[in-house]
Amino acid sequence: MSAVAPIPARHKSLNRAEVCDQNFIEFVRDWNGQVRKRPAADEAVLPGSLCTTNDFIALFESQLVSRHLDLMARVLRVKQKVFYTIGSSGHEGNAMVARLTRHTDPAFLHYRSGGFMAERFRKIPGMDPIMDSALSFAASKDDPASGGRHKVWGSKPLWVLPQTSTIASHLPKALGTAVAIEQARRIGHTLPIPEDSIAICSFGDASANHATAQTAFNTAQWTAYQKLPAPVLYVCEDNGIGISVKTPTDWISASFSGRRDLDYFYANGLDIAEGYEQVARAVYHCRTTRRPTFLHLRTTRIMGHAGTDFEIEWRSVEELMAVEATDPLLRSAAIALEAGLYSKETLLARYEAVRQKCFVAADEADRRPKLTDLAEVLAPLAPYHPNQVNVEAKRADYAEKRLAVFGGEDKLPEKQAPRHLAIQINNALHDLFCKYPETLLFGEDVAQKGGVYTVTKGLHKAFKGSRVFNTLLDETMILGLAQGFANMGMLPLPEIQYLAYFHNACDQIRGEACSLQFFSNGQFRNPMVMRIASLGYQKGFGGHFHNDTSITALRDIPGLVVGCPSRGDDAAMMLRTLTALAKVDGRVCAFLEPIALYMTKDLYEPGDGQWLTAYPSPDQHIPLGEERVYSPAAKDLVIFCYGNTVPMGLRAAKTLEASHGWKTRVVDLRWLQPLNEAAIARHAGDCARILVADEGRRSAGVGEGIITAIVESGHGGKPLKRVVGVDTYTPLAGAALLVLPSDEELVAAAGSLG
Ligand SMILES: Cc1ncc(C[n+]2csc(CCOP(=O)(O)OP(=O)(O)O)c2C)c(N)n1
Ligand SMILES: [Mg+2]
Repeated sequence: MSAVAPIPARHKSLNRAEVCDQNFIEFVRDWNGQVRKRPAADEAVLPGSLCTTNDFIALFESQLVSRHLDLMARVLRVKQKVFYTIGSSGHEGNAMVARLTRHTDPAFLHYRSGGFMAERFRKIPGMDPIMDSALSFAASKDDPASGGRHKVWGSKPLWVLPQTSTIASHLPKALGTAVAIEQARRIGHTLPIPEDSIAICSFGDASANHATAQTAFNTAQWTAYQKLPAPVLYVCEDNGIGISVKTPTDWISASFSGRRDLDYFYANGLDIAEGYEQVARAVYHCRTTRRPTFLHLRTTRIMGHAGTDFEIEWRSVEELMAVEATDPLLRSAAIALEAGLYSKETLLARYEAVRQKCFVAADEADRRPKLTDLAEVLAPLAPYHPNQVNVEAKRADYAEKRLAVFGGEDKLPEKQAPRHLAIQINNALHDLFCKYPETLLFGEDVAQKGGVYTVTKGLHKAFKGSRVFNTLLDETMILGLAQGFANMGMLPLPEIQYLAYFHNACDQIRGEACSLQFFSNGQFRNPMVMRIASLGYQKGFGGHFHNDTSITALRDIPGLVVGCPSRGDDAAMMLRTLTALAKVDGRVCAFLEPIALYMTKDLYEPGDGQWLTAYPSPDQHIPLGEERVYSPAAKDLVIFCYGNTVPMGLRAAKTLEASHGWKTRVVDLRWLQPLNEAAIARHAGDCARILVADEGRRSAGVGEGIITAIVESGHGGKPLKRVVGVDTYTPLAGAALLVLPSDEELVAAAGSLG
């Protein structure tokens, strides 16, 4: 029987941070290897390594900074001085990626990127990773990354765009940024970074399985397969586990090493002397070939998933000790000692000095102000400078370009007879392309075909494939690409083919695009105008997925602007306002185009042509929030509506005048988020009866917002009714009309108001 050495008591501790801390100290103290002759600064740190002494010293320092920030966070979390404990321990080797790339290579980082950040901070003299991180840990409003809104890895000067921790959600926009770097040259756009930049994107091994990650890999492959450049460096930090679920052995290499057009590299992130060359190869490959590159970086996870993860409660001590023995800092300490860069004493002194610096910084951070004012919290969420937006929306200094595009003075759209919605949106898009050379329009079927409803017809011909192009069939990627183009200073107009398809990609707007200004304290922005063919009433066609009316998912996204026109002239003018909002305030906007009204020409009678409108000249726009009021002097009834219910409301008004003698005011809200509550209150106050017509669903639809505005403004006591869609999916053919408000229902509901 072999004797098993007893496990020392301290290794059974609940507090693995203390265990790892002590492990390092003991490891150095007990180290008894051979010390070599100290290599020169530019010599290999160990024989055979591509990492020089200089590189190693810097990297080891970054590793120590990262580690001590983790240890500090664990200690101060308990004292309520730090509010986040997901750490980077075991992943510090990612500092190599930072060292081998530039601070102008945009980076979208995994939350275990402390080593990467500490190293990237070296790229700009005078910046202090410890103080900046301490401010972020402490949620101080002096935090340069997010202004105290979240613990994020982010930095404007270092081109680290902050990430929240929704798994894998940043992979599509990283690819988008890589594609944008290349696209810029083709459209003559000046990049804010060097032309040979690459986009860096790190994530965990469990995250690599996420649908959002997989679509980004697939799209990278799809792009490279067509020989189109996509210089993205995907860094999979493989620690073999996700919270408590182990990744099957070798799954990452098995799954990724043989993928077509995603070039796989492996690097040992646990050993700088070995891994440095491997990382260098991957970075060099990505930068020079401009091909999507997958760097499989071996890491380990020590100290648990987060401070709240007491691993000892669900893993054996032996297993934990085995993991902790692979701590990359122990390996770095061994390299440092073997290369004679430190003695045991100087190394331990350095270790303690970095610890000390982190605690001093944390103390200082604790004294710095927190966010205590709601207005301050909200300031970067939805910036709005109405005067500048209005000036920008009306700016029409591109007359010559539009003359060329439309084909002469007499062909200008404002000189033509009134036309329907689809044509006027198409004209407005042509104008926006003339106005903003950095505009790109992309989506499914939008290029040669001109979209399912021909709304984008002619744009591809007029502005060529580098500005108007078809994407692959994936809405998450369409919106990821949009963010990438926006990150590089372009103005993307992504198209989502139908509203129902927005929903499976919603997180790209909710979790990512709309959160960027908020979590970067306004330092980064990804403006865009997302056009979505929307809503119901396609004459007996299409069923649910082509007639989806759910606006709710959009309306509760913080900071998103949602516009919904009902007629062509409004659509053109609203598009100008939305693009101005994107340009001036960096806003993310959704433009819901009512499909059933695209081709609608008539209002009351077949052939009356009353839903055709003249094209507004480019110097006209509609300020954000401004409603269109039909019969503004009418006071017997007000109908609040948007989209398809606008012409319905107008028809109901005519019928009610004949039947009841009422004068009805019809208010097309046009802007669904933010809702103009003041205007709603004003019209509700002016009129004797109130009808809300909402084709969306009964529960959580726009109608609820309108009613709330009416009630909160004190007008809820008036005769009031809501006509609204049913809480159901839209059925096919004629049955669709059973679930949507009808002209008759509007008239009946209004009539019942007495
Ligand atoms: C979309 C989403 N689902 C679930 C989570 C919860 N979650 C946070 S981290 C994590 C594990 C991630 O593991 P891995 O990608 O291997 O990264 P690691 O933490 O190991 O570095 C999970 C499931 C999340 N943040 N986002
Ligand atoms: Mg993992």
